[in-house]
Amino acid sequence: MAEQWLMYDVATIAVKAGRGGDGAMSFRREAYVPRGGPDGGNGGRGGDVILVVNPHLNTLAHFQHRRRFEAEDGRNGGGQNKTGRSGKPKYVEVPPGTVVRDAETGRVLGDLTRPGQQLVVARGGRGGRGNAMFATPTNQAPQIAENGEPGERRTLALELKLIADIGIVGLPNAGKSTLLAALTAARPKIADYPFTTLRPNLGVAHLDDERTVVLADIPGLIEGASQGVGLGLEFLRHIERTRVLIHLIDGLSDDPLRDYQTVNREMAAFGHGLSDKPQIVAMTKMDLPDAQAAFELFVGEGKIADARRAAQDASSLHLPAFGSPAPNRPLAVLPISAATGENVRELLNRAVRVLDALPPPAELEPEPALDLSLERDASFEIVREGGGFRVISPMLERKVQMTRWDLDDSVAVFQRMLQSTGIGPELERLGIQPGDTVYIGDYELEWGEG
Ligand SMILES: Nc1nc2c(ncn2[C@@H]2O[C@H](COP(=O)(O)OP(=O)(O)OP(=O)(O)O)[C@@H](O)[C@H]2O)c(=O)[nH]1
Ligand SMILES: [Mg+2]
Repeated sequence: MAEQWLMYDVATIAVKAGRGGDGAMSFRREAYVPRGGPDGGNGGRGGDVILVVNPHLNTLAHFQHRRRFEAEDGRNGGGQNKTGRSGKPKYVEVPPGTVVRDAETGRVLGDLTRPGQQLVVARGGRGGRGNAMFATPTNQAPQIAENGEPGERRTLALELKLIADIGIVGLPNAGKSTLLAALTAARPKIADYPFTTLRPNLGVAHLDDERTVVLADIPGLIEGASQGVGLGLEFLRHIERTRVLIHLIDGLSDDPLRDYQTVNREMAAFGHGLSDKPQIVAMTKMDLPDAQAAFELFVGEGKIADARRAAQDASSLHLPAFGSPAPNRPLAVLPISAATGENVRELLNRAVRVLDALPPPAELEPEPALDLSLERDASFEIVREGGGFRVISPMLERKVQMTRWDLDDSVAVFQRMLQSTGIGPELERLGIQPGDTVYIGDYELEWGEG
């Protein structure tokens, strides 16, 4: 796996599925038969728009150049009962970690994490039926065919959330980026001032057993981050999708314990389960005498324990809850130096041990209220418009486009449907008169005699 840069990323795209092909109106031609039976075939289905996870992508940047995606329309049906060819689906690639929302409602449509995972975001329209489908014993020569159903359209808000196994957190300037650089081939910017890192850097660490883990260097958190101080909220959000934290304390700080508590407090105030994430705590810059002295001081005072000498099991090293360590147990801290490499592999191995003990990460559940077929329901609303009436009904807006207004039988089917859905009776209750205009989508129809 190549080194990658990943950042919090958003994009808005418009998707449009293919329209269904029109059904055909056709009659068999046979020798000596003036007019044979109906043989108009159905239109083909419109193609779907489908998001698919490409594990080699790690940003949404490609959507800056292209924001509209359309699947192919279905082909029209033909005579001799020929069904139109279905439209090809349109695949749109997204990186793992993409949360997909309907931009209008904000509802989650899906959470795409696994390579190859797919999500249909706009369904292709059904093909219109040809007249062969409408033959009945009483009507052997139906003058009717359906147009194809329009494809679904929607605007999607895509949000890329960082997925890293291990997140490195700490105050600004603690040495987080330096640690990432020591453990992986990532080369983040490192400097002796706070807020050098403004977006998370990702790096891939190779373990002894040839596995890899992804580490994220999270921008520094400060007091008030959970209230939005600095870019605090954005920074905290990145931690959501890490599974284990390396909590890094600056060995040059004048109060390491306070630093540790500040970061934990901000994570707790942000919520979203950040406090429940297991932590491995390390104090860095141990190559410097001042840092060594600070570490020895705290160990001497019994405020922190030297994790090298603490019990070997990983559980003694992680403090699931925020705040201070258990009352009669000092906080276990591993002294490290990213500069010399002292204990950095040990730190990684301990984090991986904790990682391996965790259950696999959960996906965001698509919100059940969002059923893509919801729009197929028959609910409607009628409002006054101009001198007439507007019917707002997704179902009817599709049907009006599927109706062949040049064919009497088609128009009759539409009118029967108006009655059976209750829309016709409701219009009459509202006092509609022959000659009044009824607006449905882009169509204007004239109300006839009942
Ligand atoms: N001597 C020594 N210096 C270190 C060590 N780790 C980091 N530093 C120095 O500490 C300073 C800050 O390091 P960074 O890695 O940029 O710190 P950061 O936590 O990423 O800081 P922000 O991105 O601002 O939050 C730099 O000057 C580093 O060279 C270390 O192990 N030993
Ligand atoms: Mg940094």
